[in-house]
Amino acid sequence: MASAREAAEAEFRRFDTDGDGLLTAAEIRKANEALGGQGASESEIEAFIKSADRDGDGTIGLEEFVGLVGHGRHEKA
Ligand SMILES: [Ca+2]
Ligand SMILES: [Ca+2]
Repeated sequence: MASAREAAEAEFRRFDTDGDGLLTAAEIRKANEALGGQGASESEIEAFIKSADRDGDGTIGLEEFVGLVGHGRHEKA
C-alpha cells in the first residue's frame, strides 16, 4: 500500500511529462485535462502555481507538489 507521499510522487511523475522534476503551467494544464477538467484558464493555473510555489520560481517542484497534495486531498490518517 502506498503512503500519501508515494502516491503524491507517483502523481507528480505522471504530470511531469518531460521528466525535468518541475511542473510548468503547460504540464499542469495537461494534468488538469487528464483528470477530467475542461481546460483550466490561465488565471486558474496561475493561482494553482502560486498556491504551491514556495520558492517563487514559477514552477512546482516535487517537494512543493508533495506539500500541496500531501496535506490536502491525500491527508494522512
Ligand atoms: Ca516538467
Ligand atoms: Ca517552485
